[in-house]
Amino acid sequence: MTAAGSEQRLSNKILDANTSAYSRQTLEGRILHLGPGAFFRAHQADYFNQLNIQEPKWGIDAISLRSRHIAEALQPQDWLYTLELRDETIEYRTILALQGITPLSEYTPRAFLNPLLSLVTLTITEKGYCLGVDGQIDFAHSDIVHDLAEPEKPRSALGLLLQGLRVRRVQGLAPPVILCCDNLSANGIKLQGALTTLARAQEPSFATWLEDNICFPSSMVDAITPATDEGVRNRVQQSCGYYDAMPVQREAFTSWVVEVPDGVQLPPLDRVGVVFTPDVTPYAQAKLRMLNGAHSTLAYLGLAHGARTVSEAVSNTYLRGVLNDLMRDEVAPSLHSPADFDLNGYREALLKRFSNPALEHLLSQIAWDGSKKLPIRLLGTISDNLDAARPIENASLGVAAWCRFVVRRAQANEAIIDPLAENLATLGCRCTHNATTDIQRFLELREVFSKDLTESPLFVESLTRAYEKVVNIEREKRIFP
Ligand code: CS2
Repeated sequence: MTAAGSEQRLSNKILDANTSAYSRQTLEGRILHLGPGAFFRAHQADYFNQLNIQEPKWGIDAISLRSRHIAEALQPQDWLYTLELRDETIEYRTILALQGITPLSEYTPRAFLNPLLSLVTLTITEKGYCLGVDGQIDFAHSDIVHDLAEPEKPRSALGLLLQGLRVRRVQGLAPPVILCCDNLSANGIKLQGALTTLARAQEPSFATWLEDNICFPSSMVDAITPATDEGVRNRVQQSCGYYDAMPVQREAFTSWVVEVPDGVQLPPLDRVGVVFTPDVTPYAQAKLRMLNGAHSTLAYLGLAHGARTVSEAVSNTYLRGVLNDLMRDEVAPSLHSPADFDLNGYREALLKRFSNPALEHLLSQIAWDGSKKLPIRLLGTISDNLDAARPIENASLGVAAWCRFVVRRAQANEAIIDPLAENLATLGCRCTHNATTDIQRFLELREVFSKDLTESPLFVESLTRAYEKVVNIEREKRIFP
Protein backbone atom coordinates (compact mmCIF):
# COMPACT_ATOMS: atom_id res chain seq x y z
CA MET A 1 0.00 0.00 0.00
CA THR A 2 1.22 3.45 -0.76
CA ALA A 3 -0.58 6.60 0.24
CA ALA A 4 -1.34 8.48 -2.91
CA GLY A 5 -0.29 12.11 -3.15
CA SER A 6 -2.22 14.47 -0.88
CA GLU A 7 -4.24 15.82 -3.81
CA GLN A 8 -5.69 12.31 -4.23
CA ARG A 9 -6.48 11.74 -0.61
CA LEU A 10 -10.09 11.94 0.42
CA SER A 11 -10.90 15.43 1.73
CA ASN A 12 -13.49 18.18 1.33
CA LYS A 13 -11.49 19.42 -1.63
CA ILE A 14 -11.82 16.27 -3.65
CA LEU A 15 -15.46 15.67 -2.78
CA ASP A 16 -17.13 16.47 -6.01
CA ALA A 17 -19.85 19.08 -5.45
CA ASN A 18 -22.06 17.14 -7.84
CA THR A 19 -21.64 13.72 -6.30
CA SER A 20 -21.60 14.74 -2.65
CA ALA A 21 -24.84 13.52 -1.07
CA TYR A 22 -25.41 16.80 0.82
CA SER A 23 -23.62 19.95 1.88
CA ARG A 24 -21.80 19.72 5.22
CA GLN A 25 -22.14 23.43 5.87
CA THR A 26 -25.39 23.19 7.76
CA LEU A 27 -24.29 20.33 10.01
CA GLU A 28 -24.32 21.16 13.70
CA GLY A 29 -22.84 19.06 16.48
CA ARG A 30 -26.10 17.67 17.79
CA ILE A 31 -24.62 14.24 18.42
CA LEU A 32 -21.65 13.42 20.64
CA HIS A 33 -20.26 9.93 20.29
CA LEU A 34 -17.89 8.08 22.60
CA GLY A 35 -15.77 5.40 20.88
CA PRO A 36 -15.60 6.14 17.11
CA GLY A 37 -14.26 2.69 16.16
CA ALA A 38 -15.13 0.81 13.00
CA PHE A 39 -18.53 -0.37 14.20
CA PHE A 40 -19.78 3.13 14.99
CA ARG A 41 -18.47 4.53 11.71
CA ALA A 42 -20.02 1.67 9.72
CA HIS A 43 -23.35 1.64 11.54
CA GLN A 44 -24.72 4.61 13.49
CA ALA A 45 -22.77 7.20 11.52
CA ASP A 46 -24.23 5.75 8.32
CA TYR A 47 -27.77 6.16 9.66
CA PHE A 48 -27.06 9.80 10.52
CA ASN A 49 -25.53 10.23 7.11
CA GLN A 50 -28.73 8.94 5.51
CA LEU A 51 -30.77 11.27 7.69
CA ASN A 52 -28.60 14.18 6.64
CA ILE A 53 -29.48 13.52 3.01
CA GLN A 54 -33.03 14.48 4.01
CA GLU A 55 -32.15 17.11 6.60
CA PRO A 56 -28.46 18.03 6.77
CA LYS A 57 -28.19 19.11 10.38
CA TRP A 58 -27.06 16.03 12.31
CA GLY A 59 -23.33 16.50 12.76
CA ILE A 60 -21.36 14.16 15.01
CA ASP A 61 -18.46 15.07 17.27
CA ALA A 62 -16.63 12.12 18.76
CA ILE A 63 -14.26 11.40 21.61
CA SER A 64 -11.90 8.46 21.28
CA LEU A 65 -11.04 6.91 24.61
CA ARG A 66 -8.41 4.39 23.80
CA SER A 67 -6.29 5.41 20.87
CA ARG A 68 -5.45 8.41 18.71
CA HIS A 69 -4.91 6.58 15.46
CA ILE A 70 -8.41 7.04 14.02
CA ALA A 71 -8.34 10.77 14.78
CA GLU A 72 -4.88 11.05 13.25
CA ALA A 73 -5.96 9.23 10.11
CA LEU A 74 -9.21 11.14 9.62
CA GLN A 75 -8.18 14.69 10.47
CA PRO A 76 -6.19 15.18 7.22
CA GLN A 77 -9.32 13.94 5.40
CA ASP A 78 -11.58 16.57 7.00
CA TRP A 79 -13.14 13.68 8.98
CA LEU A 80 -14.50 12.09 5.80
CA TYR A 81 -14.23 8.37 5.23
CA THR A 82 -15.61 5.69 2.97
CA LEU A 83 -18.02 2.93 3.89
CA GLU A 84 -17.75 -0.19 1.74
CA LEU A 85 -20.80 -2.47 1.71
CA ARG A 86 -19.79 -6.00 0.80
CA ASP A 87 -22.41 -8.48 -0.33
CA GLU A 88 -23.58 -9.85 -3.64
CA THR A 89 -22.89 -6.38 -4.93
CA ILE A 90 -20.33 -3.94 -3.58
CA GLU A 91 -21.25 -0.35 -2.82
CA TYR A 92 -19.24 2.64 -1.65
CA ARG A 93 -20.58 5.57 0.38
CA THR A 94 -18.72 8.61 1.57
CA ILE A 95 -19.78 9.41 5.12
CA LEU A 96 -20.00 13.14 5.71
CA ALA A 97 -21.66 13.23 9.11
CA LEU A 98 -18.54 13.12 11.31
CA GLN A 99 -17.22 16.56 12.21
CA GLY A 100 -14.29 15.79 14.46
CA ILE A 101 -12.69 13.32 16.84
CA THR A 102 -10.96 14.41 20.03
CA PRO A 103 -8.64 11.91 21.69
CA LEU A 104 -9.16 11.56 25.44
CA SER A 105 -5.77 13.17 26.14
CA GLU A 106 -6.98 16.40 24.50
CA TYR A 107 -10.55 16.28 25.67
CA THR A 108 -12.11 19.03 27.75
CA PRO A 109 -15.68 19.07 29.13
CA ARG A 110 -16.42 21.82 26.57
CA ALA A 111 -17.36 18.92 24.30
CA PHE A 112 -20.61 18.77 26.28
CA LEU A 113 -21.38 22.47 26.08
CA ASN A 114 -22.91 22.74 22.62
CA PRO A 115 -26.45 24.00 23.35
CA LEU A 116 -27.74 21.94 20.40
CA LEU A 117 -26.34 18.68 21.73
CA SER A 118 -29.33 16.38 22.13
CA LEU A 119 -27.91 12.87 21.98
CA VAL A 120 -24.82 11.14 23.33
CA THR A 121 -24.18 7.69 21.84
CA LEU A 122 -21.66 5.11 22.97
CA THR A 123 -19.82 2.19 21.37
CA ILE A 124 -17.04 1.49 23.83
CA THR A 125 -17.34 -2.33 23.78
CA GLU A 126 -18.50 -4.52 26.65
CA LYS A 127 -15.41 -3.89 28.74
CA GLY A 128 -15.74 -0.10 28.48
CA TYR A 129 -18.57 -0.05 31.03
CA CYS A 130 -16.38 -1.35 33.90
CA LEU A 131 -19.11 -3.75 35.05
CA GLY A 132 -18.76 -6.90 37.11
CA VAL A 133 -20.40 -10.21 36.17
CA ASP A 134 -23.48 -9.06 38.15
CA GLY A 135 -23.93 -6.13 35.72
CA GLN A 136 -23.11 -3.56 38.42
CA ILE A 137 -20.23 -1.09 38.32
CA ASP A 138 -16.94 -2.63 39.47
CA PHE A 139 -15.46 -0.25 42.03
CA ALA A 140 -12.20 -2.21 41.99
CA HIS A 141 -11.67 -1.43 38.27
CA SER A 142 -8.49 0.67 37.96
CA ASP A 143 -10.20 3.32 35.77
CA ILE A 144 -13.02 3.74 38.28
CA VAL A 145 -10.56 3.95 41.18
CA HIS A 146 -8.76 6.64 39.18
CA ASP A 147 -11.93 8.57 38.29
CA LEU A 148 -13.11 8.61 41.90
CA ALA A 149 -9.78 10.06 42.96
CA GLU A 150 -9.52 12.52 40.06
CA PRO A 151 -13.00 13.24 38.65
CA GLU A 152 -11.65 16.25 36.74
CA LYS A 153 -9.39 14.05 34.59
CA PRO A 154 -11.59 11.07 33.78
CA ARG A 155 -10.22 7.93 32.17
CA SER A 156 -13.39 5.88 31.90
CA ALA A 157 -16.38 6.64 29.70
CA LEU A 158 -18.48 6.72 32.87
CA GLY A 159 -16.24 9.33 34.49
CA LEU A 160 -16.22 11.36 31.31
CA LEU A 161 -20.00 11.30 31.00
CA LEU A 162 -20.43 12.34 34.61
CA GLN A 163 -18.04 15.23 34.24
CA GLY A 164 -19.66 16.40 31.00
CA LEU A 165 -23.19 16.16 32.37
CA ARG A 166 -22.20 18.00 35.53
CA VAL A 167 -20.75 20.86 33.49
CA ARG A 168 -23.87 20.95 31.34
CA ARG A 169 -26.10 21.06 34.38
CA VAL A 170 -24.12 23.93 35.91
CA GLN A 171 -24.54 25.88 32.66
CA GLY A 172 -28.28 25.24 32.70
CA LEU A 173 -28.20 23.42 29.35
CA ALA A 174 -30.79 20.80 28.43
CA PRO A 175 -29.73 17.25 29.37
CA PRO A 176 -29.06 15.03 26.33
CA VAL A 177 -30.44 11.54 25.87
CA ILE A 178 -27.71 8.94 26.43
CA LEU A 179 -27.92 5.99 24.11
CA CYS A 180 -25.82 2.89 24.67
CA CYS A 181 -25.09 1.02 21.42
CA ASP A 182 -23.03 -1.87 22.71
CA ASN A 183 -23.73 -5.59 22.79
CA LEU A 184 -25.01 -5.80 26.36
CA SER A 185 -28.47 -6.92 27.40
CA ALA A 186 -30.60 -4.09 28.86
CA ASN A 187 -27.68 -1.87 27.85
CA GLY A 188 -29.37 1.45 28.73
CA ILE A 189 -30.42 0.20 32.15
CA LYS A 190 -26.92 -1.09 32.88
CA LEU A 191 -25.35 2.19 31.80
CA GLN A 192 -27.80 4.18 33.88
CA GLY A 193 -27.17 1.94 36.90
CA ALA A 194 -23.39 2.22 36.62
CA LEU A 195 -23.47 5.97 36.08
CA THR A 196 -25.83 6.79 38.93
CA THR A 197 -23.93 4.48 41.30
CA LEU A 198 -20.68 6.21 40.42
CA ALA A 199 -22.33 9.62 40.79
CA ARG A 200 -23.73 8.63 44.18
CA ALA A 201 -20.23 7.72 45.34
CA GLN A 202 -19.06 11.22 44.31
CA GLU A 203 -22.00 13.50 44.98
CA PRO A 204 -25.37 12.00 46.00
CA SER A 205 -27.47 15.01 44.90
CA PHE A 206 -26.03 14.74 41.39
CA ALA A 207 -27.06 11.08 41.29
CA THR A 208 -30.63 12.10 42.07
CA TRP A 209 -30.51 14.76 39.34
CA LEU A 210 -29.31 12.14 36.87
CA GLU A 211 -32.16 9.81 37.77
CA ASP A 212 -34.71 12.58 37.39
CA ASN A 213 -33.38 14.21 34.23
CA ILE A 214 -31.51 11.83 31.96
CA CYS A 215 -33.07 9.18 29.77
CA PHE A 216 -31.02 6.08 28.93
CA PRO A 217 -32.88 4.13 26.23
CA SER A 218 -31.75 0.57 25.61
CA SER A 219 -30.97 -0.44 22.05
CA MET A 220 -29.99 -3.29 19.77
CA VAL A 221 -27.41 -2.70 17.06
CA ASP A 222 -26.48 -5.10 14.31
CA ALA A 223 -24.14 -5.06 11.30
CA ILE A 224 -21.23 -7.42 10.75
CA THR A 225 -18.16 -5.20 10.51
CA PRO A 226 -14.77 -6.79 9.88
CA ALA A 227 -11.83 -4.65 10.99
CA THR A 228 -10.30 -2.27 8.47
CA ASP A 229 -7.41 -3.89 6.61
CA GLU A 230 -5.16 -3.20 3.64
CA GLY A 231 -7.67 -4.96 1.38
CA VAL A 232 -10.39 -2.37 1.95
CA ARG A 233 -7.93 0.51 1.61
CA ASN A 234 -6.76 -0.83 -1.74
CA ARG A 235 -10.26 -1.51 -3.00
CA VAL A 236 -11.41 1.99 -2.06
CA GLN A 237 -8.43 3.48 -3.85
CA GLN A 238 -9.17 1.46 -6.97
CA SER A 239 -12.92 1.98 -7.01
CA CYS A 240 -13.22 5.53 -5.72
CA GLY A 241 -10.02 6.97 -7.15
CA TYR A 242 -8.74 8.45 -3.88
CA TYR A 243 -6.71 7.25 -0.92
CA ASP A 244 -8.60 6.83 2.34
CA ALA A 245 -6.43 5.93 5.35
CA MET A 246 -9.35 4.70 7.47
CA PRO A 247 -12.30 3.38 5.45
CA VAL A 248 -14.70 0.89 7.02
CA GLN A 249 -16.35 -2.21 5.60
CA ARG A 250 -19.48 -4.10 6.55
CA GLU A 251 -22.15 -6.39 5.18
CA ALA A 252 -25.09 -4.67 3.47
CA PHE A 253 -27.50 -5.80 6.20
CA THR A 254 -27.92 -3.42 9.09
CA SER A 255 -30.38 -3.02 11.91
CA TRP A 256 -30.85 -0.63 14.82
CA VAL A 257 -33.74 -0.92 17.26
CA VAL A 258 -34.16 1.66 20.00
CA GLU A 259 -36.51 1.54 22.95
CA VAL A 260 -38.11 4.96 23.13
CA PRO A 261 -39.86 5.73 26.40
CA ASP A 262 -42.96 7.93 26.24
CA GLY A 263 -42.25 11.60 25.80
CA VAL A 264 -38.58 11.17 24.84
CA GLN A 265 -37.44 13.03 21.78
CA LEU A 266 -34.84 11.38 19.56
CA PRO A 267 -33.51 12.45 16.14
CA PRO A 268 -36.02 11.14 13.55
CA LEU A 269 -33.93 8.08 12.75
CA ASP A 270 -37.10 6.10 12.07
CA ARG A 271 -37.15 7.92 8.71
CA VAL A 272 -34.02 6.00 7.71
CA GLY A 273 -34.89 2.54 8.97
CA VAL A 274 -34.27 2.64 12.72
CA VAL A 275 -37.04 0.84 14.57
CA PHE A 276 -38.43 2.72 17.57
CA THR A 277 -40.18 0.35 19.95
CA PRO A 278 -41.62 0.46 23.45
CA ASP A 279 -39.66 -2.71 24.37
CA VAL A 280 -36.33 -3.64 22.84
CA THR A 281 -35.76 -6.70 25.07
CA PRO A 282 -36.92 -9.41 22.63
CA TYR A 283 -34.82 -7.94 19.80
CA ALA A 284 -31.73 -7.54 21.95
CA GLN A 285 -31.97 -10.92 23.62
CA ALA A 286 -32.47 -12.72 20.31
CA LYS A 287 -29.57 -10.88 18.70
CA LEU A 288 -27.11 -11.33 21.56
CA ARG A 289 -27.86 -15.00 22.13
CA MET A 290 -28.44 -16.10 18.52
CA LEU A 291 -26.03 -13.99 16.47
CA ASN A 292 -23.35 -13.14 19.01
CA GLY A 293 -23.60 -16.47 20.84
CA ALA A 294 -23.18 -18.32 17.55
CA HIS A 295 -20.39 -15.94 16.48
CA SER A 296 -18.33 -16.56 19.62
CA THR A 297 -18.90 -20.32 19.43
CA LEU A 298 -17.83 -20.33 15.80
CA ALA A 299 -14.80 -18.17 16.55
CA TYR A 300 -13.34 -20.39 19.28
CA LEU A 301 -14.35 -23.72 17.77
CA GLY A 302 -13.32 -22.58 14.28
CA LEU A 303 -9.87 -21.58 15.51
CA ALA A 304 -9.50 -25.01 17.15
CA HIS A 305 -10.28 -26.45 13.71
CA GLY A 306 -7.62 -24.37 12.03
CA ALA A 307 -10.10 -22.04 10.26
CA ARG A 308 -9.33 -18.34 9.83
CA THR A 309 -12.53 -16.58 8.81
CA VAL A 310 -16.21 -16.83 9.64
CA SER A 311 -17.26 -17.84 6.12
CA GLU A 312 -14.54 -20.50 5.98
CA ALA A 313 -15.57 -21.92 9.38
CA VAL A 314 -19.29 -21.95 8.60
CA SER A 315 -18.65 -23.86 5.38
CA ASN A 316 -17.39 -26.77 7.50
CA THR A 317 -20.23 -29.27 7.91
CA TYR A 318 -19.47 -30.09 11.54
CA LEU A 319 -19.15 -26.45 12.64
CA ARG A 320 -22.25 -25.41 10.75
CA GLY A 321 -24.13 -28.27 12.43
CA VAL A 322 -22.99 -27.11 15.88
CA LEU A 323 -24.19 -23.58 15.15
CA ASN A 324 -27.48 -24.76 13.76
CA ASP A 325 -28.17 -27.01 16.77
CA LEU A 326 -27.03 -24.35 19.21
CA MET A 327 -29.45 -21.80 17.77
CA ARG A 328 -32.35 -24.18 17.17
CA ASP A 329 -32.26 -26.44 20.24
CA GLU A 330 -30.61 -24.33 22.92
CA VAL A 331 -30.90 -20.61 22.22
CA ALA A 332 -34.30 -20.33 20.54
CA PRO A 333 -36.19 -22.13 23.36
CA SER A 334 -34.55 -19.78 25.89
CA LEU A 335 -35.85 -16.61 24.23
CA HIS A 336 -38.96 -14.69 25.19
CA SER A 337 -39.84 -13.62 21.67
CA PRO A 338 -43.27 -12.49 20.51
CA ALA A 339 -45.22 -15.25 18.80
CA ASP A 340 -44.80 -13.64 15.36
CA PHE A 341 -41.00 -13.54 15.64
CA ASP A 342 -39.78 -16.13 13.14
CA LEU A 343 -36.84 -17.72 14.98
CA ASN A 344 -36.30 -20.39 12.31
CA GLY A 345 -36.11 -17.73 9.65
CA TYR A 346 -33.74 -15.72 11.83
CA ARG A 347 -31.44 -18.73 12.32
CA GLU A 348 -31.35 -19.39 8.58
CA ALA A 349 -30.72 -15.74 7.82
CA LEU A 350 -27.82 -15.71 10.29
CA LEU A 351 -26.20 -18.77 8.72
CA LYS A 352 -26.50 -17.03 5.36
CA ARG A 353 -24.98 -13.83 6.70
CA PHE A 354 -22.09 -15.78 8.23
CA SER A 355 -21.52 -17.45 4.87
CA ASN A 356 -21.12 -14.13 3.04
CA PRO A 357 -18.08 -14.87 0.86
CA ALA A 358 -17.41 -11.18 0.26
CA LEU A 359 -16.53 -10.60 3.93
CA GLU A 360 -13.15 -11.53 5.29
CA HIS A 361 -14.23 -11.57 8.92
CA LEU A 362 -11.42 -12.94 11.04
CA LEU A 363 -12.36 -15.39 13.79
CA SER A 364 -9.53 -13.90 15.85
CA GLN A 365 -11.34 -10.52 15.82
CA ILE A 366 -14.46 -12.04 17.38
CA ALA A 367 -12.29 -13.96 19.88
CA TRP A 368 -11.19 -10.75 21.67
CA ASP A 369 -12.53 -10.02 25.12
CA GLY A 370 -14.07 -13.46 25.65
CA SER A 371 -14.28 -13.03 29.41
CA LYS A 372 -16.66 -10.11 28.89
CA LYS A 373 -18.59 -11.58 25.97
CA LEU A 374 -19.33 -15.13 27.11
CA PRO A 375 -21.56 -14.26 30.07
CA ILE A 376 -23.81 -12.20 27.77
CA ARG A 377 -23.69 -14.46 24.72
CA LEU A 378 -23.65 -18.04 26.04
CA LEU A 379 -23.75 -18.30 29.82
CA GLY A 380 -27.22 -16.72 30.08
CA THR A 381 -28.60 -19.35 27.72
CA ILE A 382 -26.89 -22.07 29.75
CA SER A 383 -28.32 -20.78 33.06
CA ASP A 384 -31.83 -20.54 31.66
CA ASN A 385 -31.60 -23.99 30.09
CA LEU A 386 -30.32 -25.57 33.29
CA ASP A 387 -33.30 -24.09 35.13
CA ALA A 388 -35.71 -25.43 32.53
CA ALA A 389 -34.00 -28.82 31.99
CA ARG A 390 -33.17 -28.00 28.37
CA PRO A 391 -29.96 -29.04 26.56
CA ILE A 392 -26.69 -27.12 26.98
CA GLU A 393 -24.29 -29.26 24.97
CA ASN A 394 -23.49 -26.88 22.13
CA ALA A 395 -23.33 -23.76 24.28
CA SER A 396 -20.91 -25.65 26.56
CA LEU A 397 -18.83 -26.42 23.50
CA GLY A 398 -18.51 -22.69 22.78
CA VAL A 399 -17.41 -22.00 26.35
CA ALA A 400 -14.97 -24.93 26.39
CA ALA A 401 -13.51 -23.80 23.07
CA TRP A 402 -12.88 -20.39 24.66
CA CYS A 403 -11.00 -22.10 27.52
CA ARG A 404 -8.88 -23.99 25.00
CA PHE A 405 -8.27 -20.79 23.03
CA VAL A 406 -6.90 -19.24 26.21
CA VAL A 407 -4.73 -22.28 26.94
CA ARG A 408 -3.28 -22.36 23.42
CA ARG A 409 -2.50 -18.65 23.37
CA ALA A 410 -1.01 -18.70 26.86
CA GLN A 411 1.16 -21.73 26.25
CA ALA A 412 2.38 -20.35 22.93
CA ASN A 413 3.19 -17.11 24.74
CA GLU A 414 0.85 -15.17 22.42
CA ALA A 415 -1.00 -12.06 23.53
CA ILE A 416 -4.56 -12.49 24.79
CA ILE A 417 -6.69 -9.43 24.13
CA ASP A 418 -8.99 -9.37 27.12
CA PRO A 419 -9.46 -7.26 30.25
CA LEU A 420 -8.43 -10.36 32.22
CA ALA A 421 -5.41 -10.97 29.97
CA GLU A 422 -2.89 -11.33 32.77
CA ASN A 423 -4.99 -13.76 34.83
CA LEU A 424 -5.86 -15.74 31.73
CA ALA A 425 -2.23 -16.05 30.65
CA THR A 426 -1.25 -17.41 34.08
CA LEU A 427 -4.24 -19.71 34.21
CA GLY A 428 -3.66 -20.98 30.68
CA CYS A 429 -0.01 -21.77 31.41
CA ARG A 430 -1.01 -23.85 34.44
CA CYS A 431 -3.40 -26.02 32.44
CA THR A 432 -2.28 -29.57 31.65
CA HIS A 433 -4.93 -30.62 29.09
CA ASN A 434 -6.65 -32.75 31.70
CA ALA A 435 -10.28 -31.72 31.30
CA THR A 436 -11.33 -32.13 34.93
CA THR A 437 -8.52 -30.13 36.49
CA ASP A 438 -8.34 -27.49 33.73
CA ILE A 439 -12.07 -26.82 33.95
CA GLN A 440 -11.88 -26.50 37.74
CA ARG A 441 -9.26 -23.80 37.25
CA PHE A 442 -11.41 -21.90 34.75
CA LEU A 443 -14.46 -22.11 36.96
CA GLU A 444 -12.57 -20.16 39.61
CA LEU A 445 -12.85 -17.10 37.37
CA ARG A 446 -15.53 -15.29 39.33
CA GLU A 447 -15.53 -12.47 36.77
CA VAL A 448 -16.91 -14.93 34.21
CA PHE A 449 -18.79 -17.76 35.91
CA SER A 450 -21.51 -17.00 38.41
CA LYS A 451 -22.11 -19.20 41.44
CA ASP A 452 -25.25 -20.81 40.03
CA LEU A 453 -23.12 -22.21 37.19
CA THR A 454 -20.06 -23.29 39.13
CA GLU A 455 -22.32 -25.07 41.61
CA SER A 456 -24.28 -26.91 38.93
CA PRO A 457 -22.95 -30.49 38.53
CA LEU A 458 -24.73 -30.70 35.17
CA PHE A 459 -22.89 -27.67 33.85
CA VAL A 460 -19.51 -28.75 35.20
CA GLU A 461 -19.97 -32.17 33.66
CA SER A 462 -21.11 -30.78 30.31
CA LEU A 463 -18.25 -28.28 30.18
CA THR A 464 -15.70 -30.95 31.07
CA ARG A 465 -16.99 -33.23 28.31
CA ALA A 466 -16.97 -30.38 25.84
CA TYR A 467 -13.39 -29.51 26.83
CA GLU A 468 -12.27 -33.07 26.10
CA LYS A 469 -13.98 -32.84 22.74
CA VAL A 470 -12.14 -29.64 21.82
CA VAL A 471 -8.78 -31.12 22.91
CA ASN A 472 -9.52 -34.04 20.59
CA ILE A 473 -10.39 -31.71 17.73
CA GLU A 474 -7.10 -29.84 18.24
CA ARG A 475 -5.18 -33.14 18.19
CA GLU A 476 -6.99 -34.35 15.10
CA LYS A 477 -6.34 -31.07 13.33
CA ARG A 478 -2.81 -30.99 14.70
CA ILE A 479 -3.44 -27.56 16.15
CA PHE A 480 -2.29 -28.39 19.66
CA PRO A 481 -0.80 -29.87 21.88
C1 CS2 B 1 -18.95 -9.95 16.87
C2 CS2 B 1 -19.80 -8.70 16.75
O1 CS2 B 1 -16.74 -9.20 17.20
C3 CS2 B 1 -17.72 -9.73 17.73
O2 CS2 B 1 -17.72 -10.09 18.89
O3 CS2 B 1 -19.74 -10.98 17.36
O4 CS2 B 1 -19.06 -7.57 16.55
C4 CS2 B 1 -20.85 -8.86 15.64
O5 CS2 B 1 -20.24 -8.91 14.38
C5 CS2 B 1 -21.86 -7.73 15.68
O6 CS2 B 1 -22.45 -7.67 16.94
C6 CS2 B 1 -22.91 -7.94 14.61
O7 CS2 B 1 -23.91 -7.03 14.79
